[in-house]
Amino acid sequence: MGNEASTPVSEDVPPITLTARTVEAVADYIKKNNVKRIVVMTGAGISTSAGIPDFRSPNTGLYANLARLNLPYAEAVFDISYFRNNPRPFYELAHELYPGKYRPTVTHSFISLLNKKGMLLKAFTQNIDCLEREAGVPGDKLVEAHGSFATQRCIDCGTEFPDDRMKDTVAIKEIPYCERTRCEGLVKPDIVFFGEALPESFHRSRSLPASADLAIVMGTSLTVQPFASLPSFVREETPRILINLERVGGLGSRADDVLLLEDCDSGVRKLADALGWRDELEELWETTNPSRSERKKQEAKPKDKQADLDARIEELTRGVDKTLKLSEDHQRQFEKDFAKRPDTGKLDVPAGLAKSVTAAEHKKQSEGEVNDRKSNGSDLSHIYPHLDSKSVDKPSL
Ligand code: CNA
Repeated sequence: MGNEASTPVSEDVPPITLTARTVEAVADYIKKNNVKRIVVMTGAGISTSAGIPDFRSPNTGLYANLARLNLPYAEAVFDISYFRNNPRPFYELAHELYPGKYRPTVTHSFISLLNKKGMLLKAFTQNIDCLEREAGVPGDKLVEAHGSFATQRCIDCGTEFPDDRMKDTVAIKEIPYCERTRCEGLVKPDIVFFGEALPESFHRSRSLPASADLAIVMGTSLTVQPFASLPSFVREETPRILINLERVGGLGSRADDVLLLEDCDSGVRKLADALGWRDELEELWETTNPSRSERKKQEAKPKDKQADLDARIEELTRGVDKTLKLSEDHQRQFEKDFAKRPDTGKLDVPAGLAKSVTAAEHKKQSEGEVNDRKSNGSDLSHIYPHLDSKSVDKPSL
């Protein structure tokens, strides 16, 4: 295993497991055989439509565009010895590639859909952009074979560096250093550089392709080892499908290899069509649309604010009604009492008040108090505290 014949299988050789080497036959195989152990293997090509360049595509690839970083050779940007002496080119690049700037592609959502349907055994990715996670693929279904930007640590003492500080530092194109006293080593995302070991999770899961019932290889040149040998661990009679702009590795050399030499996004849409999953796929992908989630937030806000305001207005109205009713009752009581004592023109005042006042004086006094309060700027707030304009949130329009 590991060494794959590269000669394409002859058209005369019939498939063993599939009925034909077509995407429809793959869909048929999935449906009829209760396929539940799909292994996906991906590379930079599944993220190019998100706006992240791959490494090796001529002209558009990252390596073709690294001249501005003044590197001695393109791969130096991911070389650990070079990084120790000059981390700046890597951090220039990290600034561009940092997660949060890009939306997952429909291909990432397809992998997430396989997981939702309980059919994903493992997704092996060489990508460091975290877009599988953003599309909803859970961490335990993912092997980020070359690490990712998800975590970071000091390259000298291994102390982890906080995510938020990392994000802020990369955003302003600064270089992060270890925060441990007297260490001050360089901090690097847990991306596997040339000269570093692959993560333990890769070694633990490396044999899984041998137990898969389908392999989907997408958007990779299959040139970086040991990742490149993963498809060769898939059993001979297990169908493998390659969705890539070009034929790579040994894919296409076995009887049950299906080649879709095209853009990943259009390839997965064809597969979804054949499976009858197209609407579900597009819906799932739509959930990753930042303008949609932003729009949803925007729609939710005024609605919530309006509901909040309506509730406050209702509360105010009830308060005002109650206060007015009390005033009316008070007025009626007052008039009744006053009418009872036309002789004296005096009001009953609670015991203890030294001075009794006439109704007219009371009215005058009350008006005077109101006017005083008005001139003091407190207006009617002492009577209707709920009418204090400052205590009412106005909706921002
Ligand atoms: P690569 O060597 O650059 O190959 C990419 C492959 O994808 C090529 O065969 C292309 O023809 C093909 N391809 C490009 N665009 C599409 C598309 N839209 N549809 C279908 N096929 C397409 O990249 P690999 O992943 O094979 O190389 C491994 C390297 C790349 C890993 O170490 C990664 O860390 C590294 N890388 C990752 C990212 C990322 O995280 N998005 C970006 C650039 C490089």
